[in-house]
Amino acid sequence: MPVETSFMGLEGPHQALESARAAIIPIPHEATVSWGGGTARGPAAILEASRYIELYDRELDRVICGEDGALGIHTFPPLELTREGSTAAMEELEVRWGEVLRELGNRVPLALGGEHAISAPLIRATARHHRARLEAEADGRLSVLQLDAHADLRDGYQGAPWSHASFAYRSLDVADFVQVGLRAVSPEEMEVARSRSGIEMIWADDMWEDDAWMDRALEALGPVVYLTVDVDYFDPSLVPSTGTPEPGGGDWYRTLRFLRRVMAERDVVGMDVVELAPTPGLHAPDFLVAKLVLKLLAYRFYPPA
Ligand SMILES: [Mn+2]
Repeated sequence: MPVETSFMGLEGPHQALESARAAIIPIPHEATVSWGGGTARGPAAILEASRYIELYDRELDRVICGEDGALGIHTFPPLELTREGSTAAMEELEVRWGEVLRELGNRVPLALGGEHAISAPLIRATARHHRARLEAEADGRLSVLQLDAHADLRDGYQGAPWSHASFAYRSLDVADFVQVGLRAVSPEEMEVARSRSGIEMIWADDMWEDDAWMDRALEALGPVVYLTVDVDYFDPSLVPSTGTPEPGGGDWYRTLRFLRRVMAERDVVGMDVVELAPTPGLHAPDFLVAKLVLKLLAYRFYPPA
C-alpha cells in the first residue's frame, strides 16, 4: 500500500533527511497473524491520522515539528519485504535494517508495523550496530522495553519460528527485556522467563494501585534501550483495532507518565510501534497511535526537566 503522506504531513525542510533528527520507517509486513489480520494497513492509517494532529504540544509548551528550529522528522517510503515466507522476510529485514541504521547515522529510527515479528530483526540489527558501545557500557546487552499484553516468548508459533508471538524469544541472545502491561502468557513462556536472567515481567494488574512498577521497570533497564510498543498493550476500550485484544490494558496518561521518565532517564536508540489493524469507520485508535508516536519523539528530543 503506497504511503502518500509523511508523518504529521511535514513538507520541505521540516521532513528533509539531511536536517532530520528522527526518521519514520513504515514496515507494512504481515505474515503470521493469529486471528484478525490487517496490520499491513497500520502504517498508512497512522500516517494519515497524524496529518490532523496539532503540532503544538501543550504539556511541553512547544511546537514539536513543522516549523523552523523544531524537530525535523523524515518519513521513508514503506519498506517492502520478500513474500517468500516469514523466515526469509525476517532475515532480509535484519540485513536491510543494518543498512538503514548506517544511512541514518545519529538520527533515531521509529518503525511503524506491521506485525510484531518485525521487532526481532530490528532488535538484532540494532544490537549489532551499537555493539562497541554496548560492550563498553552494558555487558554487550541491548535493553528492550516492551509494552505489550503478551510476552511473545514462544519458541516459534503455528510452525513459524519468526512469528509475532516469538519476537522476544528470537532476540534473547542479544537483548534483555523489561515487559510492561503483560496479561496473557502461556506456561511455556513463564518457564522461559523463570529459567533465564534478564527478563523482567510487569503485570498489568500491578499497574493500578501506584507507580512503584515504574521504578521497578527503570531499575531493570540498561543504559541503552530499544522501545517496542505493541498497541495491544493499551486497553481494548482505547485500541480495539488489533489482532489479539486483551482486557485490562494500559491507559493514556499513566503510560505517558512512564514513557516521559524512560526518555529522560535512558538513551533510547530505536523504537517501533506495531500491531495496529485499522478498523474501517473507527478512527480513534489510529489517532491514538499517531499521537503516541508524536509523544515518543517529543519526549525523546525534548525531555522535560
Ligand atoms: Mn501483543
